[in-house]
Amino acid sequence: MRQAPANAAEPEFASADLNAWAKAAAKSAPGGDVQALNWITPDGITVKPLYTAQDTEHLRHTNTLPGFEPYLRGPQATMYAVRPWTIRQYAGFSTAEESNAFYRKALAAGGQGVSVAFDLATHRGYDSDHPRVTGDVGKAGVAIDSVEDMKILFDQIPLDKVSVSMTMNGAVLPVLAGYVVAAEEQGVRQDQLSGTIQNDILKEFMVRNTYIYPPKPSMRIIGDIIEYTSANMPKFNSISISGYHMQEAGANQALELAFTLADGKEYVKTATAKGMDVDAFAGRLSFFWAIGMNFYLEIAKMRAARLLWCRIMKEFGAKSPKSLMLRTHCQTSGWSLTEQDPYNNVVRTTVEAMAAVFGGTQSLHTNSFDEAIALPTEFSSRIARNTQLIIQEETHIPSVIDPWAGSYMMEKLTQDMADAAWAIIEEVEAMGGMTQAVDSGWAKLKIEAAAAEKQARIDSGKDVIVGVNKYKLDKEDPIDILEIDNVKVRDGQIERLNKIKKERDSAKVQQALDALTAAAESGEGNLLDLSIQAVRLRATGGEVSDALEKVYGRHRADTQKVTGVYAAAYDSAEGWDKLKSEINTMADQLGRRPRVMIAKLGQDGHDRGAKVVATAFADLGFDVDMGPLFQTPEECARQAIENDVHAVGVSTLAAGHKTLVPAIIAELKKQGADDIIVFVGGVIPAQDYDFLYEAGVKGVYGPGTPIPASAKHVLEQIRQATGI
Ligand code: MLC
Ligand code: 5AD
Repeated sequence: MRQAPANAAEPEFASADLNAWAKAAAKSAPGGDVQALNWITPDGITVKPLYTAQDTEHLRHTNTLPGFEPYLRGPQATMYAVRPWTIRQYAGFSTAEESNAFYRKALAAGGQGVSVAFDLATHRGYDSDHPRVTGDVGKAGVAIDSVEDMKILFDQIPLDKVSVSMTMNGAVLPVLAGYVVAAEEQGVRQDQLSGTIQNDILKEFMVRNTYIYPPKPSMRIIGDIIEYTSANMPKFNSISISGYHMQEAGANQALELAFTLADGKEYVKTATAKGMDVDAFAGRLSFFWAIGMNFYLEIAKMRAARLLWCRIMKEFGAKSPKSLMLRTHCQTSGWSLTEQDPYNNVVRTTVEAMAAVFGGTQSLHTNSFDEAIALPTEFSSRIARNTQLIIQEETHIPSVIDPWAGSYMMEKLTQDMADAAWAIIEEVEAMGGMTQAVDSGWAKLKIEAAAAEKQARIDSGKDVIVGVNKYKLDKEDPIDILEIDNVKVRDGQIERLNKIKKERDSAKVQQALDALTAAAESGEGNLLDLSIQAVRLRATGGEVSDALEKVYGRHRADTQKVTGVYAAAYDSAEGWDKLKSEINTMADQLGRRPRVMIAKLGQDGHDRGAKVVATAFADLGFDVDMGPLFQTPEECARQAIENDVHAVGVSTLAAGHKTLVPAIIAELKKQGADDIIVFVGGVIPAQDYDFLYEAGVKGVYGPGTPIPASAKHVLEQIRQATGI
């Protein structure tokens, strides 16, 4: 390139001399050591205080363009300069009526797509009248039992125009079928439907836990859905391959990226094994990232993801540009938000949203500031949505495509992130692929170890969280939260279920369900096609799920836990050692170690907290039993008694606590064990603490409670209960 002509008015500057810089920097660096300024991320990537042209000169990806291979700079040539990302706010609560009203209001106020959150009963294939789900109906999302509910959910939302995302994995067949039939009865053809179904079962076995069937039949379902949608619903994204929940469960960015792309490879293999041409379906595979507070690395992750996916798809022989480009949804991190000083969460979410946008997302959900306490209210949802509208319409950030390109730092971190993830992908491949890595429990344990490490860094003050472990408020003001009367929701659902069952042609429904069972048995036929036929006749979600469960059974996960990880990362030894010795003393007095059972009740599968607490308590010297997921209070009480525990700790994150916690206390009493104390941790609004104490709970530990503090309190309660 031609040098700009020397201008007499501009002085000459000395050219960059890195050695001189290093000397200058050493003068102010701690201990005179510039290396000490490096930050080693949880992924093991070194982030330096200074990047220069030297860091990028060998990189191969820097001379690429958006809309062209490898799509690192974005899948579209113009990106947001022509069309900004879709503001797609995930929401759903209680009934179809209430959720429908919420969607319509949100669309009118600037929302650009619908994204349905279902309740946990629906996720796990139970109708609202099933005895296992009394605490869950309508709680963490909307209750959908049949196509009649679906029709209400999408009433006056034109499904040929508005794209709909449905976060459904376990009960994916009846839910997708319900959406197709609801559209059909709205007069919308299948080929007009645009949207996305999450349909990503591998990460469910690892982290999200709303599976129904074991891995193998679950993968068949996915193959059938890809086959059906690619033939009949060409505008519909058949899967949203999700790293989000891995990061929420504790994974660092490289793990999230690697495991998600490796999951993607499994789905491609599943579909091609059915004889499909890769370009017939790969253009409708979509991705989903969590965006946390690790700003630079999140942007690098998203750029690296597109680079690596293009490489992977070329290895599969894909030719179509649509197959080679990675398109993604993002959601800001729920885990990063705090119960303490909750308006700080607006700021956190803004920073995260900016990272998602700089990373080139196609669609985005910004969390509400009351995340760590309850489901969003109308007010908190509005602020969350407006966060995106402000970035889109006030800042001019969307005017420039991939604006971080050419930053020495960002280009180098993009490569570092790609390299770190690729190494993990190769490790997974060596194991035989992601299905094996998931099956063996290896992948889950990797994530759980990262979560325990992170918690220990926070509890020992190494990682700062404003308002939680630094700059704490003396007094927290309560905020208004959304309350759901789930008894009312459940009664309403049961009434509608009974009505449907009375009015339909039950013999025909049974035939359709038998056809599903037969197809599950024989391996023939397309399960989505058959589900649509059954749902059209008003088979319920629970019935469709049961028809397959007859053949496939229900998956039961084993409950391994990591050990030693929390202790190793907790580096403020003083309080720790004291607590350990107190536990040892108690063990001597009791003649055995104090024993606690960490329990998950109902359909709430969020087990990060439970696992981390179990690990940390065990590292401290408690005997720890981990209850399986999805226990009923009765089953939990039985296990607690059989194992002769001193205390049961219920971890609750899906708002079932007001039903399930009194139920476990009553069960313990009924089974003659009211000497076993009960404590509760998780997402519990301050407004509910008194209710729980009155029900007999001995300790409530909200988000942000350092584990040594809750452990000390539990120990104290056991001491009182045992009279030592
Ligand atoms: C976009 N388009 C452009 C363009 N930008 N065309 C020309 N120039 C540009 N600059 C076109 C696209 O090609 C596409 O058309 C159309 O516009 C829509 O754009 P898009 O980028 O595909 O956006 P969208 O339709 O919103 O799809 C985004 C997606 C999709 C591909 C990521 O899968 C999606 O919406 N995912 C959302 C998933 C989600 O919300 N999940 C919630 C999970 S919550 P065409 O014709 O090419 O399609 C959760 C929490 C829990 O999971 O419970 O655990
Ligand atoms: N409505 C809105 N957001 C929800 N989330 C979960 N359920 C709902 C719901 N019903 C969000 C939260 C959570 C993440 C998994 O999804 O942000 O952390």
